[in-house]
Amino acid sequence: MTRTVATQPYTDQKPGTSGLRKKVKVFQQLNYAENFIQSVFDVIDGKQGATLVIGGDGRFLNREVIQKAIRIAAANGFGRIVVGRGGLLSTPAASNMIRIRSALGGLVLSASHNPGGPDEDFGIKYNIANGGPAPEAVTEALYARTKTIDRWLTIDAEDLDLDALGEVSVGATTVEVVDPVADYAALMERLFDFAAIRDAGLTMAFDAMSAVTGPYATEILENRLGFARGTVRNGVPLEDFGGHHPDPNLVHAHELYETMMAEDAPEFGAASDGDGDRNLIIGRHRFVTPSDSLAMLAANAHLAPGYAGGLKGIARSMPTSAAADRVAAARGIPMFETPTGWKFFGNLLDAGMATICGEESAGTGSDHVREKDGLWAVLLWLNILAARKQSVDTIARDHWATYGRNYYARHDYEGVDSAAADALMRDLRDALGTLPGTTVGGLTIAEADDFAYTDPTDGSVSSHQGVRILFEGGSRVVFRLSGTGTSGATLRVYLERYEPADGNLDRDTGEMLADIVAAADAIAGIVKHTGRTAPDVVT
Ligand code: VG1
Ligand code: CO
Repeated sequence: MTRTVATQPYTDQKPGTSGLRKKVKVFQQLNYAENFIQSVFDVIDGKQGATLVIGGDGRFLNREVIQKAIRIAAANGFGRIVVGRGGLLSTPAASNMIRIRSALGGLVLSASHNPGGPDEDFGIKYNIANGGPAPEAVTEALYARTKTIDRWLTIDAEDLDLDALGEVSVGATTVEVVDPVADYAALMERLFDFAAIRDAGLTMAFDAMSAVTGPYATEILENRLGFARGTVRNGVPLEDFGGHHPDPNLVHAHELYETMMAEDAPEFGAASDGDGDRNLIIGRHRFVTPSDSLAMLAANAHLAPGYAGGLKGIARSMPTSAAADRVAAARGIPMFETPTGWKFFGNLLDAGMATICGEESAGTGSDHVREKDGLWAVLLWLNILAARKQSVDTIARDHWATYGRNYYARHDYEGVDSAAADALMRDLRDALGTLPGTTVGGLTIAEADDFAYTDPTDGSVSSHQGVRILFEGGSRVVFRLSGTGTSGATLRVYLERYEPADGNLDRDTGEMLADIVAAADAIAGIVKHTGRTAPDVVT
């Protein structure tokens, strides 16, 4: 029943920040998805009889690739395959499923915040036994394999009914279709005080952005926590996310923003992305930046039962603001600065060195799984609001008055010509040695480097993770190229300015960052290299 299919390698299957992401049309090429999945199985050991988790964010192509993946996994000797009903598993729920089923790993089918549909994006990511994204050693071996692969294995079997719970056999493999929500919801009930949240009687709006968190949010927020019906908006996962970018930021979730800024706004607003691992937090009349959210969650996490014992440490990606560092310093716990991408947090979490992690791109999570987790962040915020009996705005102001405020923004230049973006980064790197000591628009550069990270648990080194320009006084600009896009290059410029607790805590972010924005262009020649005079997206 096992069949070997001859194939030719593709040269472009290099995983990026979070798996392989390409246009749907690219994934629809002959053997394209099959090659990548078989390459995963060719580089991992221990498949015989092992359990594999498969699930995705429901976007266009999800079901089709899942059917293929099941047959390939069966042909490669997996004993059991656990699939979410309808082919759905949010990224954090997939991570949890891998852990509770002691699986060897999992295939997470998603292009996350990228749009979906026949002309948009698809993605495949492999997660390892700890539930987290494969580390670089694995993705490098995988990429090498995709360049030499000459066959993939499959089993002659009919498509499975992905909508029927229960077990069926595919060859010698048992395939189990499971409720994608139940185990995840149970985990959330263990971490958070659901009774206190219910009793607080808060009002909220949650935008699932027609993506995977709809069923999770409806079950947890409306059914279990008693929020009013209709609290979850856009709660039905759609293959094209209704034609929108399922990216929870002020640009793509502007309707939620408008709701939260209105006179009659609910007390709490949140949204999450295509695969459910990101979060957007907006209180009534108060947007909280993801970097601030990480710091505020870390400072208050002990108010939730799952974190009552305190935090072992905090980790953040390098471009994330240093707001959380001040919390770590005040608590006397370690702070870790990693490259962009959740895969770098896995070792710290496994080693018990960090409890909470976060990224400026709206990802926050903890050691409960090995992925960032959108609804987890929402529930931790709700637990904190219920415990403190204060508004988001009051909690934010109180936080800044204690630790100071890191004004922060990210400017994205999308669809930039790749050669131009590479030239900009090359010129920046070439100038690193001469920048310190120079003054740009009144700001003096104290340090400039190309961020490299040495993992404290295994000593592995990741270089060229973004150019940092540190100004005297604690302001900073970071430049890096996105590793999740599917056309051209995206230049990300991260801007940050620190105001101490007795400084200007209530000013407009754009105003506070204006001189750093000007300096960023002067240093990197953004206009000169890209021809762009303004960013496409400011978050
Ligand atoms: C972006 C974010 C990064 C995040 C990654 C995956 O990567 O900046 O912080 O980990 O997306 O998030 P990049 O390389 O485009 O900057 V998700 O929710 O798209 O899996
Ligand atoms: Co995501």
